[in-house]
Parts: sequence; structure tokens; C-alpha cells
Amino acid sequence: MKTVYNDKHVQHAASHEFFRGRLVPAFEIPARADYVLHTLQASDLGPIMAPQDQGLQALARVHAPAYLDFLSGAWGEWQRLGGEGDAFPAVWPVRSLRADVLPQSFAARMGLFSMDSGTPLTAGAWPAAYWGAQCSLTGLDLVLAGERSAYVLSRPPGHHAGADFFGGYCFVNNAAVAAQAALDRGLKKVAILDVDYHHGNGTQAIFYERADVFFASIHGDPMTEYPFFLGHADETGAGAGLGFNANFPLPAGASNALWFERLDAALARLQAYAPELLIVSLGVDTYGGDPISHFHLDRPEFARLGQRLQRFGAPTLFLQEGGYATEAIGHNVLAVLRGFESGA
Ligand code: Q9C
Ligand code: ZN
Repeated sequence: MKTVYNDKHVQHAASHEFFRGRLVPAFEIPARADYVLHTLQASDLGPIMAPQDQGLQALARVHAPAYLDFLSGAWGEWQRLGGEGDAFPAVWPVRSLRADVLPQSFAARMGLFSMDSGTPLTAGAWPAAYWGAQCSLTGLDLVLAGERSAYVLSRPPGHHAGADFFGGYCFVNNAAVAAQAALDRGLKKVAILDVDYHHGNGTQAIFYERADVFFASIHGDPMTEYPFFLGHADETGAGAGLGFNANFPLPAGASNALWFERLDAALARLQAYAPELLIVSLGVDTYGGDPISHFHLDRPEFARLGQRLQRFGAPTLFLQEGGYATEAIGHNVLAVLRGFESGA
């Protein structure tokens, strides 16, 4: 299996994030990708290649122009304001406030274009996110050219980013960019399976009223787990998209047996949809040793996940999402990809 990787991600290096009212060392850090890279390099998985630059257009197919304008210029604005360290939003247009006016204030636009204060906007957030999306497009091209599968090693992750907001460590929704690009290249039906511990609220929202992308997600119950405000089982799509969204929330601490039961249920829904392409939002924060999540998967379970996805039978594009047990991420990802290659 080929891997697509570039090193622009190292420029996105937050030092701290807010956690229970305090600044704590950031979880979503460059070492995450470094560990995966070194694990893959030491393995026989296959070649690691660089992305091609296909420009902004594919990002603009799923993200609002005003959001991309903001994101690409935000660090410069913050610097001109004399900002020290990373930028964090602190005010949001919630119910009864207006989100239809673009304020001049940088602080106001930080809130307008974000969903939480847990996502540091760093000097390198934009180039890292931009090139991560380019990696996902290059990975897509590999699969569309006939590769059975490809793995995109990128950060920051993408699945919490909506059409016009960042959050949950995510800025550009790589899975949505790749799915839309696949449709723009002529495919008719694309499935996204999100196995990250957290619900992929951004991906769901982008395709919620559409039938050409089926979104299915297995995740910690939003009643107690981030992102809290989306990811319930009764979210089944709307309008033309009704019936093309499937959520499988599980209680924090759920057993591996229960997790695989839901995986089978999700895959059954996707099998009935019969997609021409499967995009996997591959978060490995489902790992038992993850510092911010509460499932219990380990190497044998990750390998089993890979095997199960291979048996699904569709061309498969793996995109890296979460996973914060830094030193274990490489082996956990490799277990999935090897499981896929070893097949049924
Ligand atoms: N400071 C992804 O896995 N809250 N995002 C964490 C600990 C946000 C996770 C709380 C978690 C976002 C892509
Ligand atoms: Zn996650």
C-alpha cells in the first residue's frame, strides 16, 4: 500500500491547549505524524510519496470562500495585532446572535469561524492543513488510478472542520475534500466510514442533505463525549440526504465486542449503499492507551478492523484523523493497514 506524506505539518506545532480551565501541553503535535512515518519507513508496507499541489479549488468545493480567506490570512492578522503565541477564539455567535454579518474584529471572526477554544491557531496551521488536503487528493488519485488502497499520513486532522468553521484540532476537512473530488472526477456514490473516537461532525454536516455521499460513524456518545452537539443515532440525514447518514454512538468505556458489533452494523449499511469508493476517517484514538478517549482497542483489534475493511471490497482511501498516544500511533495505524493487506 502506498502512503502519501509531506513535512509541512511540522509547521503546525501548538505548545498548549485549554483543558479543564488550564493550559496543558498540546495533544495534537508534530511527533504524532513523525512516529507514524518512522514506523512505516521501518516496515515493508510500501513506498512513501509526496503530494502534488492541485491548488485551492478542491478545498473551495466543500469550504466557504470567506472561511478559506480567513484561515489563510489569520496568522498574519494575529501577528499585525501583536498576538503572542497561538491564537484562540473566545466569543461565538450562539443562538440569538447574528452569524450572517462578517465582523471587522479579528476576535469576532475567530469565533464566527470556529466551534471551540480547544484548537490553537498556529503560525503553520494553514500551510499544514492546505498540504494535508493536497495529500488526501493525491491519495485519492492513486486509488482512482487503480490502486486497491492508499494511506494518507497527514495532520492536522479534518473531520471536525465544517464548511465554515475549525475545531477539534481540525481546519480543513480532508475526508470531505476527497469525497467531493471523487464525485467531481465522475464517481456517483462515495462512502465515508469514520472510526475516530469522536463523531465526525464536520463531515456529517457537509453531506447531511446529500445522497451522493453516505456518512457512517462509530464514536463515543456525544451525551458525554466531544463534540457533544452532534453524533446522535437519530441523525439520519435530511432532504435528499435522508437515509444517507448513520451514527453508531457507544458509551465511553464500551467493550471491543460492542465496538465490532457496531462496525458490522455500519458496514452493512454501507454495503447496501454499494459505494464506488470507501474513504476511512482513520482515527486511532479508539486505542485503550489514548489519553483523551475511552475505548479499548489494541493491536489485534486494529488488525481485525483492517481485515474487515478489506473484505468490504471497495477501493479504499485511508485518511489519518485522531490518535494521541503519540508513541503508539504508528503501530496502531500499521496494524490496520497490514490487516487490510493481509485480507480475509
Ligand atoms: N483537551 C480528533 O480526534 N477535546 N479531535 C479534547 C482534551 C477535543 C479530538 C479535550 C478533542 C478533539 C480529530
Ligand atoms: Zn478523535
